[in-house]
Amino acid sequence: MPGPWRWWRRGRLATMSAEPGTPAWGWLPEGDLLTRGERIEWVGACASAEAALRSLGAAVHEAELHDLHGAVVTPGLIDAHTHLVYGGHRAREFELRLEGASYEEIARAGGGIRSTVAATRAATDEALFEAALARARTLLAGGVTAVEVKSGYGLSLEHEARCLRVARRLGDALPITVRTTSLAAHALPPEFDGQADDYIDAVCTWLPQWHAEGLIDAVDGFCERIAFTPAQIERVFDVARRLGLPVKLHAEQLSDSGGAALAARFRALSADHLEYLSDDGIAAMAAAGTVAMLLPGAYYYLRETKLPPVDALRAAGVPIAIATDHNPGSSPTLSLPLMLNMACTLFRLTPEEALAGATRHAARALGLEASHGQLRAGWRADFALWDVDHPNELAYRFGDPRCLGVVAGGQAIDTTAA
Ligand code: DI6
Ligand code: FE
Repeated sequence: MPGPWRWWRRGRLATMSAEPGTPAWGWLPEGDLLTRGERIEWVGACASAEAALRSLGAAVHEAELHDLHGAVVTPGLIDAHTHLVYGGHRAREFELRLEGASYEEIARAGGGIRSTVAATRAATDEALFEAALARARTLLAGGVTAVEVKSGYGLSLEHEARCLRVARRLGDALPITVRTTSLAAHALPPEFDGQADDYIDAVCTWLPQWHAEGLIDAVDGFCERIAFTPAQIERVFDVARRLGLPVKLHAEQLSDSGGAALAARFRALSADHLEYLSDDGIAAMAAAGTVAMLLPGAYYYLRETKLPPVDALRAAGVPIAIATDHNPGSSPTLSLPLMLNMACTLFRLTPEEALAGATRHAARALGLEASHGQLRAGWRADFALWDVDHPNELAYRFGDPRCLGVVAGGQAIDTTAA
């Protein structure tokens, strides 16, 4: 059953389509959308919508009418890098950093990720779910209709699986597309102290079990001197490849470890963070079609000063995505619109590049480029409505939520009640 026809009238559409000949933003200032069930069937000028509906074989009276009242409409935003499932928070660590401790020092002293692992293991499934649900609702209210959720705070067979099940439940509870990622190779859990290779061995035996339960859509790792070496990550990626799962990598966040080039060798969907990315890494990513996932929230929050090489990424034609990296340590934000602003102010993306980074390119970073991230016939009917005059305002404003609501899978969602 394809579902009911809906006719969304009188919007100002930023389709974010990059088809040759489309104007900047895919801008259609007087645009309508025709959707049927969960899919977009047609996008075009208001004046042509009625004829389009008929030519699609539907009578005008069959379509449920929705007036967009001139709102700016973008594809539903896609937050393609989050760590949404965890227990507790790290406000005390924030204070310690203000007193002069570095993120790495805190991690090495057993705080940081490990303290969240302890809080996550101690939390019940319900408590983890409720906390993650509240976070996902906040993302949704900010225009997000698809989200990637990583594990990485359980770090054992049982606790990683619990977190992944919670992530899957989010997709049942909310009208949001959820993609789950195993980040078991995030940090070394205390029971494997000094035995990183043994822990990686264990992860390699756990991955097939989570995969068999249908818990993972992709495999990630943290390639860094405070986490895992390229050789260790490679072993995890070998298992992912055998299971037919795509990979991605936290790479070059604090130092140049050659992670991006490793990710590219495995045709990774994305390499993420990338402040310390080298020219070789850029070339490898360009050749592999790996998306550069930039995370201005973590850059800002850790007061990083080394900028990711945006000009060189652009010059090499590497698609740039942006995301919240929501996590309790380095980026406790739940606003993807705020990241649009920070991507421009901090990384000098253009407002259009920033929005493409949270829509079309974010879709690609999740392997969803043929169904999400554009207002386009055949794509999923996910869009966000904004109280602005032009989409450039989404990056111009900050800390000023302008999302009027979302349409997810063809249905108008009351984001205050979702
Ligand atoms: N890089 C990050 O920024 C997060 N994880 C990672 O690999 C931080 C995770 C945390 O501090 O809890
Ligand atoms: Fe992250």
